[in-house]
Amino acid sequence: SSRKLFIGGNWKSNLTVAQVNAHVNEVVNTLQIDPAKLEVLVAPTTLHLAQVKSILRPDIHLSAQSCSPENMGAFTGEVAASQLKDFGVNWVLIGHSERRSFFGETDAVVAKKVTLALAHGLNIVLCIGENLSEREGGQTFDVVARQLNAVKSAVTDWGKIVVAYEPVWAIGTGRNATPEQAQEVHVFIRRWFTENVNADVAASTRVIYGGSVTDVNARDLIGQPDVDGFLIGGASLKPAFKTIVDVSQ
Ligand code: G2H
Repeated sequence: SSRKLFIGGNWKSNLTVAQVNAHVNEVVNTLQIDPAKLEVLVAPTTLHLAQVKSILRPDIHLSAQSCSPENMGAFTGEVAASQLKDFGVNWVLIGHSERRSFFGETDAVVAKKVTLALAHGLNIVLCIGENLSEREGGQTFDVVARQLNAVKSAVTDWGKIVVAYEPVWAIGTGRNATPEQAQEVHVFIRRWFTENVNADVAASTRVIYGGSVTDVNARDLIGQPDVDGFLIGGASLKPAFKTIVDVSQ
């Protein structure tokens, strides 16, 4: 397709300072990236953003894993979208299932974060996906559509957004979606764009897959026409990240 591939590493709540330094120097900064074909992003903890920023190759995007649903102010523990932008962080993950399920992030909170992130000029990796009981109940498309509908009016520019389809049952479980299962939902998401936004946005928006992506399964997943890249957790902390980048281009 004409869409540039996109691979993100979501480090979640992992790594010490020494491990951050070693991983950036040994794996991330040594990636071979064809800039015509691929964009790469890493999302360390909020605590480590400054350190990663100081050593990261300038052609790799730096991302926060979350941002506040409020502006700057009396919101203990939160970092506002405007503070990320001011600090030089231009990307943020929003709506990751771990935020939704462990920290009570509702569709409405996700929409508030999207509004503020876009208002302050951030790019977003917007995470959506169904859980196991929703999949087994045949509700996958309904859930994905509901999560997209929830942010629709908050999005002023879809060009700033990469959508990550992450079926919750595949996250950190070692059980990835099959290439066919991923493709089926990615096609549905693209159809949602056609019907709810427009054909240009449907054709140009990157829809990436997340959930137990490894150096072993990446090649088959990326072979699907509507899989435009990956959001990678566990394997993004390992040398396997390099293999995934290599086989995807
Ligand atoms: C899904 C993914 C990264 P993992 O959360 O966002 O994690 O690759 O460990 O399943």
